[in-house]
This record gives sequence, C-alpha cells and structure tokens, in this order.
Amino acid sequence: MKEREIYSHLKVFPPFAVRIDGRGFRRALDSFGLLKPYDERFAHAMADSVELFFKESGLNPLFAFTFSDEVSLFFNEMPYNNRVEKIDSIIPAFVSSALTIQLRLEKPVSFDSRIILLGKEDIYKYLLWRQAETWRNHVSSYGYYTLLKSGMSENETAMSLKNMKASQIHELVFQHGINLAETPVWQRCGIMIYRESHEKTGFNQLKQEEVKTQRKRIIQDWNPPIFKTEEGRKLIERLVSQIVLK
Ligand SMILES: Nc1nc2c(ncn2[C@@H]2O[C@H](COP(=O)(O)OP(=O)(O)O)[C@@H](O)[C@H]2O)c(=O)[nH]1
Ligand SMILES: [Mg+2]
Repeated sequence: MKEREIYSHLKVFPPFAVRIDGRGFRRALDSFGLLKPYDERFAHAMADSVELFFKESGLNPLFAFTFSDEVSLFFNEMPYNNRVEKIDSIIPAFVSSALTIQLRLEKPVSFDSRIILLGKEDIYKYLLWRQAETWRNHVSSYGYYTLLKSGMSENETAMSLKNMKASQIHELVFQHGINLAETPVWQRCGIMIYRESHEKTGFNQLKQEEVKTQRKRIIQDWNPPIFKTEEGRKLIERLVSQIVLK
C-alpha cells in the first residue's frame, strides 16, 4: 500500500511562501458576532496565532504578512525534506488550532493552504501584490457594509459594488462619515510579523561582570509601511537579506 502514497515524494525548493486562507470565514465570523467590516479582536487573534506559530511550531519562518483571514508565511528552510504534503497540512492545521484557542471558538474552523515558489528577488513583488489586495479588500469591505446598512440586500449590494469605481466607493463611504485614507493602518496595509535581534544585558555572578547577549524577539508590526515606498522596500530588503542562498 505504501506505493499508493503517490504524492509523498513531491518536494519544493526554498525559498517559498505558504499562503493560508480561512475557509468560509464570512459565515463563520458572522455567527461569532464580530464587528463589520473589521474587528480588532479578530485581527489580534490572527496575528497572535501567527506569533504562536513562530514560537511553538518548531518551524522557522523568515517573516509573515497577514490581513483579513489570510496569512503568507515565508520560508527559507523546512524540515521534512521540504515535502509538499507536510507543508500544506501542518501549517494550516497549526494556525486553525491556534485561532480556535485564541477566539475560544465552539465550532471548528479550517484554513486552506498553497505553496508559492519564489526566488529571493520575487518576494518583494509577491508582497506588493498581497498588500494591493489588502487595500482593495479594505475599500470593498467598507463599501459593502455601508451599502448593506443602507438597506440593500446582499445580492443587490454585491451587484452595485461590482459596477462602482474605487473613487465612487470612497465618496459613498465618506458620505457616511468614514474617510478611507484615515482608517487604522493595519486595515489598509496589513500586519507584519517577524523576528528582530535585540541586545540583552545580564550579569555574570561568577565573573562579577555585565554580559551582553543577542536575543531574538517577535515583532507584530501593526503600522507597516506601504511596500511600494522607499521605506517599505527597505524593510522587505532587510527581511529578505536573511536568506543565504545555498
Ligand atoms: N466580521 C468580520 N469579518 C471579517 C473580518 N476579517 C475578515 N472577515 C471576513 O472574512 C472574509 C474573507 O474573505 P474570503 O476568504 O474571500 O471569504 P471566505 O471564503 O468566506 O473565507 C471576508 O469576506 C469577511 O467577511 C473582520 O474583522 N470582521
Ligand atoms: Mg477565506
């Protein structure tokens, strides 16, 4: 029977990204009573689940980017011989479990998962793409719930939105008191999670002297730059520069 495990030899070559996306979260989160279009509790639960992944999964992502119900994790190394089946099962399973704990959910949730092969030079382009999606999602979510609140049905709302330009959605939302250029940065630009070195000062009792050691801590950046800007490009360059090509 072992020979029937025909996908078990499928492998990838780092670096690569893994993107997981909540399955049917629209309904799942509605029934959980989260605020629309954005609920900070949900964003915290997502970011904290990713942070838990960095700390507890035994895997070693370079960094991660999350918005809405999706997370992209970037890897340059992976145990299990880089096997696709392992990568695409362990990662979404870990985050589903972590999110269930964070939100104290009573019903199970799941994430789908895909692997994106990226050369070191492609990572920046990939992030530009996901951050553009973050922005599009932000505009359309505010538009969607603004129209829905004004009394349209879900179907009518979806149809109207399809025919509206981004500038028209901005105007509509603005008339209802929300300026889409001034919403919280995490809603517009997403959240970055990465490790950062910092120096820790301790005291060596034996030698009676101060000792400095390099430690890593995990940063959740809720105010990431727009990756298209110089500041954004530099941040990504710094994170990607950890990749040593083998
Ligand atoms: N209420 C609420 N819903 C959210 C929030 N963040 C993401 N979502 C929902 O998650 C969905 C994610 O989109 P998508 O993956 O395409 O839809 P899915 O197939 O239902 O998971 C959005 O349509 C939102 O309805 C939030 O902060 N609050
Ligand atoms: Mg989803």
